[in-house]
Amino acid sequence: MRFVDIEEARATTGLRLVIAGNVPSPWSQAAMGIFDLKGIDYVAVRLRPAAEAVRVWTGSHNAPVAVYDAEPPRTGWAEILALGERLGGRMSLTPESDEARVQTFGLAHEILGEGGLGWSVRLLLVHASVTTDGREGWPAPVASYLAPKYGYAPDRAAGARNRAIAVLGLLGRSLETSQHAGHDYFFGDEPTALDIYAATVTNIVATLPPEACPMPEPVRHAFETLDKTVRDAVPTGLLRHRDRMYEHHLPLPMRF
Ligand SMILES: N[C@@H](CCC(=O)N[C@@H](CS)C(=O)NCC(=O)O)C(=O)O
Repeated sequence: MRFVDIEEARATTGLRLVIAGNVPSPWSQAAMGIFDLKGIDYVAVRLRPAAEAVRVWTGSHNAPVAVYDAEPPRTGWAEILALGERLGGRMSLTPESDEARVQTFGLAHEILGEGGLGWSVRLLLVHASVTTDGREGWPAPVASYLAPKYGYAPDRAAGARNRAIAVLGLLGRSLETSQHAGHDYFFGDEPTALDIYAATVTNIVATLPPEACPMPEPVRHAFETLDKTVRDAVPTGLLRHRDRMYEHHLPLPMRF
């Protein structure tokens, strides 16, 4: 993988990923992780400062966007995973059993879907900023940009907090069930896409140290001042799972 500018990305074929820059956004990090684990090469473009050109090129207002050859751009996590599975690479990231596959997509939706864990954390980081004049959560200008775009209202904070805590608990219980059956990952002895989603989202609630996750100081400060009840709700098993994923499968230091 290498970073290129948008002109170079547009002029080439193969796999191009537009990703969120300067922040370990779980959607973008997971999209990269899918192709990294598969060993499929790609070039990456940071959404900023190219956002307007990205919109013209892909029709998308945010990241990630996966563009493969002349095919329509894919922006949703499930479509990006489907593209990865079609391209193949060195491993499949979708479980073979029907039950496990249904569970994978259900849990992935809890993590990355609208209103899911990642979404709720984003709202809480906006809320922290708005209620402290930017001292906690996102810096004030980032919060004012994200608030209308992703549906922030002060009375949505309590729901986002409950939802984030509930999904963290759900992920912890699912991992425990698998670990009781003797497995290291959600569905056996090899990671699937769900393991990537869980690790990348856990990293925004409990961030890896700067050597592993070298983000700008204001971004680290935002994650470290996330609602404490949410930070305290990360099950130990989920932290250990995050560490295992980054130690054995996902590239470090993270790139964004
Ligand atoms: N469409 C994505 C969701 C992507 C998403 O929420 N992206 C945010 C993550 S930080 C983003 O790009 N924010 C920056 C912006 O909106 O400018 C999916 O369903 O997988």
